[in-house]
Amino acid sequence: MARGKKGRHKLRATFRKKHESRQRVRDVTRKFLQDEEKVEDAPGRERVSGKGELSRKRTVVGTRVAGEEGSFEVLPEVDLSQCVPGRVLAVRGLISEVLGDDGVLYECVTRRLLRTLATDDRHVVVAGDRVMVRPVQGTEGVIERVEPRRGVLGRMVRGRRHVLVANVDRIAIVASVAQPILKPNLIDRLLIAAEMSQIEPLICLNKIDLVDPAELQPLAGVYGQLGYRLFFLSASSRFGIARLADELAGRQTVFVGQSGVGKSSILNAIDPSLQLRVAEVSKASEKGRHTTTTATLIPFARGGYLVDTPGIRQMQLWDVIPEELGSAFREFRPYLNYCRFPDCTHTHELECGVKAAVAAGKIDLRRYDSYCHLFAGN
Ligand SMILES: Nc1nc2c(ncn2[C@@H]2O[C@H](COP(=O)(O)OP(=O)(O)O)[C@@H](O)[C@H]2O)c(=O)[nH]1
Ligand SMILES: [Mg+2]
Ligand SMILES: [Zn+2]
Repeated sequence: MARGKKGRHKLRATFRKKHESRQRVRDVTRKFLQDEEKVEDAPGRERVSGKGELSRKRTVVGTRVAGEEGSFEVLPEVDLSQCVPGRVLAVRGLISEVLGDDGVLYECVTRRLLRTLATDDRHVVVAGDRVMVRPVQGTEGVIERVEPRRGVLGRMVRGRRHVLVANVDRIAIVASVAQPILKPNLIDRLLIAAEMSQIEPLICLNKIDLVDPAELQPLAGVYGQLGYRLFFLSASSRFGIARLADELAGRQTVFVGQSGVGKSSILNAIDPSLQLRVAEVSKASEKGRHTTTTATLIPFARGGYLVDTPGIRQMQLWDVIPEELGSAFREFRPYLNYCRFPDCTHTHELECGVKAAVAAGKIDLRRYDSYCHLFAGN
């Protein structure tokens, strides 16, 4: 990632007219890149100049930064003396709740220019974003700038990437060992999402009060050998809670996992003042409530943030590009070079390094089975 490559750029862009399609916005982004040197306006100004042209053109002055995967972002210049830095705790429709570094909770709208710059892959403002807020009146403000993101967790919605939360540095993968029954394949799916996002996962096995911990040793052993950190927890008896809380202090951790596994219970056990609602709402009432899918940051008393993701089904997290799946299973990596075909899918091919390693007992059979299910899209 070419982070740190910064430079001031003046960008000339064609802006989407009101009724143009979203596809047009992508073209605009491309046009930014091509036309960046053709500049007319004075620094520090945005200007509409579309004289006699079909589309509106405007020159944006800002800092261009290389984002993830060579993507492109613009940080419009803002008068910093007028702004307070802060972090977006939640987004509700057009209003973002921003906790300013000054301790004030701002209700913010987003500057129109930023909304115009948004693309399908890059939502304007999401929970976790670091932003610059210009206070307007009381606790109302305008988000003038969104800082580049790192550690992004998202999901696919109708084939498109949808960022759920930004700037997290841990994913707590919560599973319950009973009620609902332990599903190691779902843990693997979330581990893949963590590998793809390059965010460190913590595997949390909750409700261990319901089983004999000895039963869990084989599974725990496999994950431990892969280098994943694992926590045995019981939100009800508080077993393991203190150790997990130590791990979360000063970090941005997003909690993910099937509903009913105890995410809210664990968060409440970590910080009883949170009083998050425990036990899932019925499927019927869930449907009617759109707000359930938004991630919300909870400032942690010991520093950092905890992110609850109510209503987000883990099946929807980053869907995986099949060619990348093999290397997202970290124990496959040493064997990938031994596959005869460079595009080996490690399923039906002969002379496959991964399958040979499974047969030799070097790769856990259950993990390989999990791979096959994910590869088949289940
Ligand atoms: N026995 C047991 N039950 C738990 C534990 N943690 C949570 N639960 C129960 O599991 C159900 C779902 O918990 P909740 O926190 O709402 O799960 P969430 O959907 O992942 O947020 C509730 O009835 C909790 O009381 C635990 O450690 N042990
Ligand atoms: Mg919950
Ligand atoms: Zn192979």
